Amino acid sequence: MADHPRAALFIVDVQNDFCEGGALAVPRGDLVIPALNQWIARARTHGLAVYASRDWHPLRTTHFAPYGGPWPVHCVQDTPGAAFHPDLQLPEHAVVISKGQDAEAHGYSAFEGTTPDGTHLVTDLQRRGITHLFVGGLATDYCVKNTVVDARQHGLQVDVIRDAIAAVDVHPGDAQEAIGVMEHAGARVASSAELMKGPSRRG
Ligand code: VGL
Repeated sequence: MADHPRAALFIVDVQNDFCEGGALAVPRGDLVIPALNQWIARARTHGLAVYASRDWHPLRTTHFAPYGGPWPVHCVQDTPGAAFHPDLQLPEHAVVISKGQDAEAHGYSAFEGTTPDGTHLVTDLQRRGITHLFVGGLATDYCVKNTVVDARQHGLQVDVIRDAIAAVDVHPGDAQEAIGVMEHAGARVASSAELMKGPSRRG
């Protein structure tokens, strides 16, 4: 990571509702937390920015099954389910990106989200000169995938931390397909061990 001075760690939706016991628990979702905490510690050592996105839905949204959507009610604004998982050691200066507030949009991608002062994610990244993201979090086949594809569309270099993501896998194979989509978009998907070794082979 020392080779990526304009990189940031980007943690997608590690919220109670996506973890064990939550309203939309991602199988093995909690297992991403120790790996992410290691990345947070490394980000601190190397002085990298840390972003954390969160699903931040209104109570009524077409994203939810009672209003015609595909998902159980989850991550409703200001509820315990929407809070970041307590084991995630987010630094105080982490930039929180809220998304999904629109009652008629899914808000899967963090690039649909904003900082607490309403700045769009891409604008905030540009202001800080960040050109490279290390991405982990939940869930591989929805918010991670959409965030990564949008990051590539905005021209960012993206490394996806394979051991720091977990999938909903509504249909078996969704996780693998999502990894293919991210790679096809130009992201590198690799383990923490590989990524911490140094710069990508992609050059
Ligand atoms: C997500 C399903 C529904 C996610 C959000 O964070 O990946 N998945 N809403």
